[in-house]
Amino acid sequence: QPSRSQSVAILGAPFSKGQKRRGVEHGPKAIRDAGLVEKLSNLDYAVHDFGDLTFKHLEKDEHFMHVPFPRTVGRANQLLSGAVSGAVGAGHTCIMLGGDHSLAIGSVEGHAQQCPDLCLIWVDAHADINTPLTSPSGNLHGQSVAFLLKDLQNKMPEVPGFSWMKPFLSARDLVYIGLRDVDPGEHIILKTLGIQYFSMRDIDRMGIQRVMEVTLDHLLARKQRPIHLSFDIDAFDPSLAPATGTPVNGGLTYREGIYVTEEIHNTGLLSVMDVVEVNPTLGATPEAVEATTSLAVDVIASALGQTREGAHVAFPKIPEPK
Ligand code: EXY
Ligand code: MN
Ligand code: MN
Ligand code: MN
Repeated sequence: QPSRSQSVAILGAPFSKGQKRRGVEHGPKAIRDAGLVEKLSNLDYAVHDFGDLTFKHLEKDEHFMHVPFPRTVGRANQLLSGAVSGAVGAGHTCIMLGGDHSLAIGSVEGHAQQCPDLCLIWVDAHADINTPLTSPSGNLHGQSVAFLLKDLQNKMPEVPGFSWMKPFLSARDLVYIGLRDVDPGEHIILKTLGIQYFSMRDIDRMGIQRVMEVTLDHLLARKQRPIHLSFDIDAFDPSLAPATGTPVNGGLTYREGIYVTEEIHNTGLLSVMDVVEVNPTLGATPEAVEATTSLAVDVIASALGQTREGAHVAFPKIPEPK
């Protein structure tokens, strides 16, 4: 049952300029078409679908170093930040549908405007913590976390398009789950900052139950605070989520992924959730696309309280014959 907030805002962010493959901008429509609103309404939420944001592609937007579209990405995130802040400020639990993962910059920033003490759970095959100086690709969807962290402030150059924001998050307020493709420059950042992370190997060793226990203890033991869940669909194994731009073998099983979101729901503290990197143009077959989009709907529903053991909202007691 809904606990923290009875009302959910859905915010579509059809944006793809944080990486080089087109198609991920169709994620919001594909996830809606997989039945998102109906599924959430059945969970007894008031669902407010705010529709899709409209992003401009800036004509003059030269590379910064080897980073493409810096101003376009910066501007998109500034717009998204305002929308997320508005939705959270109005009392909704906010579901942001991407789009590529560079959108987490604006989503977390806007959330933090309303909830400065938020913590961040990043479920992903990738750490997305490159700086422009460590990034092998230049792509901003692999750098989102670096823009958020205070601890990296003196390692970040001034990227055009991002002067509207300042880093605000502490490394200790972040936990990763699902990592299995981490660049050398990202690895030294994770180690130097002492960031808590659970790679797929850690999940193999500890089991997902223990991983979630340590994750929530790390973030919430000192005090209860709002959770921002940034869920990259490529955290799942590519056999389950094939329609995504940077698939990596050996990912989360369906049951591990759902366990993560169930545990987050059970805290009663979920405040904003991003679901990103669903690219409906990349599935090999219509079935592959459908598997990915319905998986996205399942993790959202689970994060909002859908249980595998069932629930009895409509049945306060066992009905008796007259
Ligand atoms: N680490 C690689 C890079 O920075 O280019 C790949 C990043 C992929 C990011 C994906 C969506 O999470
Ligand atoms: Mn509940
Ligand atoms: Mn990502
Ligand atoms: Mn990823």
